[in-house]
Amino acid sequence: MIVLHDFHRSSASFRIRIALKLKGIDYRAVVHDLDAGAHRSPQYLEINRQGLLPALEIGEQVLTQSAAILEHLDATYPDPPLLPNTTRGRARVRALFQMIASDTHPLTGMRVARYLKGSLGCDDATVGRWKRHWITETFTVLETMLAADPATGQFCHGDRPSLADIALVPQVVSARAAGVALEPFPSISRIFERCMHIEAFRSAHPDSCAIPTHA
Ligand SMILES: N[C@@H](CCC(=O)N[C@@H](CS)C(=O)NCC(=O)O)C(=O)O
Repeated sequence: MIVLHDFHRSSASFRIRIALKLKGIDYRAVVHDLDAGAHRSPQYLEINRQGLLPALEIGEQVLTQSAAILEHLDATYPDPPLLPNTTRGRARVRALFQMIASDTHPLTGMRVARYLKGSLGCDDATVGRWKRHWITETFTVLETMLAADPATGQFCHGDRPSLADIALVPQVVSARAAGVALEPFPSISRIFERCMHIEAFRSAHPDSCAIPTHA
């Protein structure tokens, strides 16, 4: 059985949920409550030394880092493919993915917010501005790239979902949660809505996941 170490509001875990569901891979979720710091427990650190979600257990193997997990899943479960069949297309999709996963998400994550608040003394309003700034900066460029490129179709690349959409959808959900207005980003909004017509994306959404309850 495949085990996903997961949390509903983890964007990086959301990416893996989408891929598992798109590919019809059966898995069990083990939920670690990020709000309660469960990802820093000694038990979880045995699984992922970085203490970050997600991690994916496949038999004896433990995979970490969502980009690496997605590439592994795509190589071992090739149907449906998450990358285009041309070298140029694969480079474009990976670039779109990295704009979000490498250049945006790490700046707006929980541990960054914790440091801004705890060590640098920022208040909630300042942390909110910080998040909106970085998301808006990426979305402004991404919007232009998606709108201008004939390779964009119903989805970020052509007419089937790819790794680029798998990064985009969780980032849009986080953007909304951070209060980023999406009206200036019509291509991003259109692709998000198109993805939300697909059951795999819908059922991977945080609102569809088990949420830890606190006594
Ligand atoms: N580059 C990593 C990022 C992982 C990451 O930042 N995970 C977040 C949840 S989306 C996390 O575990 N945060 C815990 C924390 O910040 O304390 C990946 O893509 O897997």
